[in-house]
Amino acid sequence: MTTTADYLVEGMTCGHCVMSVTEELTALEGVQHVEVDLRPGAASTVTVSSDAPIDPDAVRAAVGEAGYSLSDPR
Ligand code: 9UX
Repeated sequence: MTTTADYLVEGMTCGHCVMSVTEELTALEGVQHVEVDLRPGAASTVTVSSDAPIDPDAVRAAVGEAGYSLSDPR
C-alpha cells in the first residue's frame, strides 16, 4: 500500500534546491516518489509517496539535511 503525504518546505528557490530535497527524501526507507511544487519566496509543497509508513521526524531531518526547513501546514 502506498502512503502519500504533503509537507510545506521553506527556502527553496531553484531547481537545484528541488534536486537536493528530492535526493534526501528519496533516500528515506520506503519512499517511492517525491514531487515538489516549487514556489520561490513562499513555502513549496512537497509530496512524498512511500510504501512504508512515513515518519514525520525523518522527513523533517531529511529536509534539514538538504539545507531547508519544514513549516507546519496552515
Ligand atoms: Mo539554487 Mo537553492 O542556486 O538553495 S540551490 S537557490
